[in-house]
Amino acid sequence: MGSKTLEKLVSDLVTGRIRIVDLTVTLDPSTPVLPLPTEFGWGVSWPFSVETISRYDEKGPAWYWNNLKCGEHTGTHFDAPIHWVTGKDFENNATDTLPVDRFVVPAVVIDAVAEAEADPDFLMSIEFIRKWESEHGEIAEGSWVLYRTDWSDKISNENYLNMASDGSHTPGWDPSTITFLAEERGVVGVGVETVGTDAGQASALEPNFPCHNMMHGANKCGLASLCNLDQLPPTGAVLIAAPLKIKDGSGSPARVLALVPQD
Ligand code: 23J
Ligand code: MN
Repeated sequence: MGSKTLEKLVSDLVTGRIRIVDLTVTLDPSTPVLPLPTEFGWGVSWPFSVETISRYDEKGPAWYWNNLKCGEHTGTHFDAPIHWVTGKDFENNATDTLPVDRFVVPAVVIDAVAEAEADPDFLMSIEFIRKWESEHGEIAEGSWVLYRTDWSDKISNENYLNMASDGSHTPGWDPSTITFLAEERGVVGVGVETVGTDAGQASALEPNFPCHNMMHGANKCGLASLCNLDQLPPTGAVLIAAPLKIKDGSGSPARVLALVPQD
């Protein structure tokens, strides 16, 4: 065999020179789901629920298993380009057809913890990204851009969705930032700690839901409800993030892992 790369990777994993960080929240019936307003007649995403088939009992004396129910966009999950109308006509744009090379790529982590703390409606600007790049280098083509807010700390309380009479207040992206990341940086997509990749107030932006509209409109992907981004370096991590292979699926819950060099 020519390359020793995988042998080196495995030995680095075994010796702890590379650590694996789980960026996934636990799925349970209390896992928050997107609170889209219902007054327009929009459909509702089912929360996660689980029903036990058997647990070493009369329904199955030696086996434990469950039936599950949830929307595709529940908990830590993957958004495929077909999720949005702007991405509907690309080839290989669904969970079963996306090229698998998108599922193992580098990640950069942009820290906006202080900004999100000061303003729950904070929208990340191009200037904010450029400042990050002046410290950490230009975002490499084919990377995930992960938006660190530490918002996942709130997952088990009402501050996660942060609902008010005018809807949810959670951080997101200025529309121009999405165009910049998609077109000037050629990212694979963006990942966030909030319930969806757009800001809580994104239905009022122009275009509405700009991250969904323009990321998927550029045939790119999303990751939502990530956690443990505080354990990642600004650059140098590699993400393993793959959706379930649902036929023509728009997304799915995913187990998202990061490989993180320790030196
Ligand atoms: C449908 C409509 C609006 C949004 C979303 C889904 C998501 O955030 C999602 O999970 O993809 S904002
Ligand atoms: Mn989604």
